[in-house]
Amino acid sequence: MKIRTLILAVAQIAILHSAYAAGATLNFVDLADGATVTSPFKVKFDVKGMEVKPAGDMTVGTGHHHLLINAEALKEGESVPFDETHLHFGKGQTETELKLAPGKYKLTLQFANGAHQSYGPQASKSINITVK
Ligand SMILES: [Cu+2]
Repeated sequence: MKIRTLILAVAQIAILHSAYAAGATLNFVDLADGATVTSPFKVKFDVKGMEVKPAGDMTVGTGHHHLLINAEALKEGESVPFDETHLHFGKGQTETELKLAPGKYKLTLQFANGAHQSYGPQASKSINITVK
């Protein structure tokens, strides 16, 4: 009986670790794929499976949000560039206000660790929107 309990405990730890390895689920809040918005507009970020921490914090299972404008999700381990199409939310912010000229845009949420290294496309979410 005791060995069985131990095996169950080890199996549960293994499941917890694989959950970390599987990474995070990213989502935009209140902004659907295909939505039409008027600039400026609010963009809210949600992450499940990982915790938001400010940049610099390298705690396992944590990171911060990035919003990519017309840019592709980054490979795991790749550094998120610092430019006008890769916005960092290194204070741990979970929302922002975007000002964009009228047109069609692809918005991508990308979760990355405290050193701005991407958790990969599996920790990203892309939607297409139209700004009126
Ligand atoms: Cu960053």
